[in-house]
Amino acid sequence: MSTIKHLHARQILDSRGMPTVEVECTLSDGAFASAAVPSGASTGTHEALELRDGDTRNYGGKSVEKAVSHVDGPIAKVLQSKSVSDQRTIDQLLLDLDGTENKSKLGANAILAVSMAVARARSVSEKQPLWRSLAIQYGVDTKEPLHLPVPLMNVLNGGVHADSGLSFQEFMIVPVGYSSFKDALQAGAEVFYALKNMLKQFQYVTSVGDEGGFAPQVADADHACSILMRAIETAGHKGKVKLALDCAASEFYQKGKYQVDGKVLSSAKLVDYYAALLEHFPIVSIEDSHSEDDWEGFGLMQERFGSKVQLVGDDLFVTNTKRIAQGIERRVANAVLIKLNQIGTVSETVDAIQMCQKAGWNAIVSHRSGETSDTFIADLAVGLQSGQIKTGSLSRTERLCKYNQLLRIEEALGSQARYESPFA
Ligand code: 2PG
Ligand code: MG
Repeated sequence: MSTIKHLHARQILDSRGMPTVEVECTLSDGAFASAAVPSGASTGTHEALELRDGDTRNYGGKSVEKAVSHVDGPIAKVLQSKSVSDQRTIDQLLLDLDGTENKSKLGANAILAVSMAVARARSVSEKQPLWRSLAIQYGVDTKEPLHLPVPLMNVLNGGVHADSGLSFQEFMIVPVGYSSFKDALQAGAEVFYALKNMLKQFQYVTSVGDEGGFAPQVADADHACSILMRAIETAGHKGKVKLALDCAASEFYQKGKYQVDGKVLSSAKLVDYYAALLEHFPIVSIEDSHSEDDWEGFGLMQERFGSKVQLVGDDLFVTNTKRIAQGIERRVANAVLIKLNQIGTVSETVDAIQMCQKAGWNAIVSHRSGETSDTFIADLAVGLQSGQIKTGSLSRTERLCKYNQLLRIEEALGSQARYESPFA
């Protein structure tokens, strides 16, 4: 098996024009690959540390030259000539070199870019698609039928991702009534066109937010969901496209209260607010209904809706198996949003997915609001059989490139491919 010959990092810019880390990895057999890491805006306080230089003369303090130098310096030195046969061994070397709980020494951005680049270089060396290489690394049976992930498509943006004034960050459409990813993607796109026409008709702006969804100044969540339902119907997909929300509630939580759509609600009253929405709309999934440390609020949600709605923890769990294990024990949700850069290595991300799978929880592989053209998460979703992916709207290439990669994978899988709704 080949070994690491050369690692090199550089600073590139993400979809918001913010600096991020890209790493190139060359193996002894000549295999070459690169990977780039994304960056969040509604970042959970328990996430691994994204190392930024903080010198306001450079990119307003956002440059990542230190992280880059950590790859070219200490990380390259430790990984030099190491075999890439086992991703867990590589990731453990990175963890040991960093030695901190939250990757604050080297930076999770530096560590993750290396972890992903090595995984991809291995797949090149093996002459395998990345999804298959990942499946083999982590013990997923590639001879069985393989599921393409159901996409949660964020077509209306609010919260800290847009100036729409909407408290909830993401209003998503979920194409469930289709028998292939290709058809599901088409449905999503057609609803997106219908949505644009409708917004124009009602004289709303049709410019898009960070994840490519529209950002109209609509009154509240109820209104936003009504618009989506109309767009679904107009596009001819009634009944086959459902709704999902990412409330990102940490962002509208202040001093023990939730300031949502012009109301100030207690944790328990917020549950009632969701109940009303669930009554009126076919919402199949609610993410971060409560703030990142409001375990009681999440618990109330699970008690009341957990048997029929997917309840997802993002800021709550930060792809960290310690927090997920607690969540499973305390029954505060039934699904986890999975983001590579919240935890910082490929193997730890896989541990989070597999912990969910063992517990009978759903795992949704996710992008960040600041993205690059890297399509790693598409392969990860198939390779680890996550069943769902969240990667934005039907516009902006940094979002669509993930969907397009899934089209390629589905085509390559042929009759081995499956597409099924994870929702009852
Ligand atoms: C989220 C993500 C991605 P961000 O909250 O789920 O949609 O946003 O990357 O800004 O944390
Ligand atoms: Mg979220």
